[in-house]
Amino acid sequence: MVRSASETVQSEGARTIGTSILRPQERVVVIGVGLKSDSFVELKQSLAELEELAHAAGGEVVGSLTQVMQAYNPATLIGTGKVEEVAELVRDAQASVVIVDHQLSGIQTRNLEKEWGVRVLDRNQIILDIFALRAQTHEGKLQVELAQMLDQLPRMVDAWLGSLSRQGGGIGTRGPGETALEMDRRRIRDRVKVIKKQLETVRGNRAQHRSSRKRNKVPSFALIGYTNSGKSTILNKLTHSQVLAADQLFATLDPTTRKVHLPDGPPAVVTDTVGFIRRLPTQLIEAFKATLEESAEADILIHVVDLSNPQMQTQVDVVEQLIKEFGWDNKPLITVFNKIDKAPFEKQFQVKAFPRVFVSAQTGEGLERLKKVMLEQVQALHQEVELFFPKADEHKIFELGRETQITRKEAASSGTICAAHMTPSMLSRWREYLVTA
Ligand SMILES: Nc1nc2c(ncn2[C@@H]2O[C@H](COP(=O)(O)OP(=O)(O)OP(=O)(O)O)[C@@H](O)[C@H]2O)c(=O)[nH]1
Ligand SMILES: [Mg+2]
Repeated sequence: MVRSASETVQSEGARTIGTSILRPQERVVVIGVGLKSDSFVELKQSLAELEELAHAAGGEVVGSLTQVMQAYNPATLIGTGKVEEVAELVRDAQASVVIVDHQLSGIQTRNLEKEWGVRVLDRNQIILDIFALRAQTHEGKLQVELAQMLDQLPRMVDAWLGSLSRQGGGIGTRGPGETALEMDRRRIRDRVKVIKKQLETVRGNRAQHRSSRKRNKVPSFALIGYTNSGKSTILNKLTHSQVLAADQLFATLDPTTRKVHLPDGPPAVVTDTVGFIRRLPTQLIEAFKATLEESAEADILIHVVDLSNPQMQTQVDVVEQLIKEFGWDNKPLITVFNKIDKAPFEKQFQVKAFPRVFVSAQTGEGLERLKKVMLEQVQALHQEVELFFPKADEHKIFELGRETQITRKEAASSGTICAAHMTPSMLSRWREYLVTA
């Protein structure tokens, strides 16, 4: 059934947020699009990933097409010839959904739905849909709902403006459609405010947990990396836990923190969190700020890379780019190349990054070495140093005690000698009092 523009606007507004938009085993056609100036290899890789995303959302991919063009068509994104070709494929394959590997405007979605007579989704929506399926905790669900709302607002306005211009009206024409749209928008905006408030409360609780860990000086690690690289499997092996690890994109959504025992080291914690993907929807980044903060607050990052993945380099680039974007590039980072059991051995010689560890979370190979490197990083984080405070500066010892644990304090003739654990940034701040480095 082809929906009219106003129905589209209405249904977009009324769609139940927080629930899946694909039915189980729903037949899906995927479309890859790119410009002549873009890399075709990238386009194919991204499309292969979209197929996995569709699968992760519960759909069954029954057809796929690509189009490379000079410029995007504002009305339908792809060219008219391609639109017909897709219509044929949809009929032949008896698909009920088309997913386009590119952001679609509300007008484009509406026009394509009309042409093909099936639902049309874009890459962002399918990623949001998977998140909606996976969210378990109250916080996770709120975050997904927020992301979906942020994604929906511009689409609604766009679809509505499109319907107006088709009816011969122009921008500024007032009518019942606009009132309905305004009501929908207001409803969504109000809801956005409510969710943001609720999220703040949840975040407040989480921040308290973190600050108590900070006070107790428990060093913390965050597992980050491309989705499906093996972060949860590594967490399970390192901490003898049983969090969900599965061969699907975005198996993990909500962060989990567990204690890890590093041989001869202090107690430490590891956090497993949501994975990254190329072109991560900005609404998700905004909505998942709290989850991302878990990694932002970690002392040390562990970047897990799937060494066996043919797209490894692109995945590494995507994660490194996000690390920069989030401002985490000044943190100590260990790169873990995982899945060595199924990667060609020579690949181990092709990688850069330091410090690095090669592991197989599945067989357990390399995990002891990983723990050693983790311990080294913790030790590098807290070097024990000696400081001398001349009598005139002895008041500074009080300040030092607030920042770190003073392990020894001795009076000397012209001042006081202290020993304390310090991070590299503390070392530079206290350097004028350092006796040993
Ligand atoms: N062969 C092999 N498979 C592994 C290894 N580590 C993890 N896997 C598999 O890779 C898949 C993904 O593992 P997860 O631990 O769920 O990956 P993740 O990084 O947490 O993924 P998301 O939470 O989806 O972002 C699962 O099927 C694991 O069994 C490994 O060392 N070798
Ligand atoms: Mg996981």
